[in-house]
Amino acid sequence: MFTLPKLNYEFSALEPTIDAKTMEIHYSKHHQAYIDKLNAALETHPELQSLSVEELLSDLNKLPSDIKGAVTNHGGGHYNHTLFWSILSPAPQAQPTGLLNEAIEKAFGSFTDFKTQFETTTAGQFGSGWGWLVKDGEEVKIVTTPNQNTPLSDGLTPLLGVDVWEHAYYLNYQNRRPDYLKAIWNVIDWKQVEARFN
Ligand code: MN3
Repeated sequence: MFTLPKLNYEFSALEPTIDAKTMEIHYSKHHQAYIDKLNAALETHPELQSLSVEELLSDLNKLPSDIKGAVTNHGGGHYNHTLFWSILSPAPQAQPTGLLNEAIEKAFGSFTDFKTQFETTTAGQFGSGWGWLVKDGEEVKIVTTPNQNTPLSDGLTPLLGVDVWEHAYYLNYQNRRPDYLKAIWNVIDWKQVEARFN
């Protein structure tokens, strides 16, 4: 049985970047719904219930065909949101350091150039989905995924993920996805992103 991960901050802690109401609904309703539906799907497959969500998602083609879709959508939803909450903080480390910083400079030129590219690429994701910084071997790159698909299923290690479903920003930013993406850096904790890289 999967359960909601504990949040390390209050719903209001990320204001004004993410408003308390959005956090509350996003975590208590949206994320909970993914977990409930993932658990329901696994009820018909007890042999899979001991696997972690990472194990379930790492090779979707190994899954029984009758739950492949449910695990992709709801398992992905659970994994992606768990990662998202974990890299947000009201008192974040504002920039990457060390090996991750070196990898970002190698791939994008500078941290500033990385942020611009990430915002442009992620703003351009058509419809619902996510923008990601991933580790691919020793390199880092930006990718997007539709819906709740996760780069983990493509053999990539997600380092940073930003939810661009409208439920993540609409109360505060309405249709202004680029403004939300510009602001999100205020609450991204690079200490957590670095921990995933190292
Ligand atoms: Mn979401």
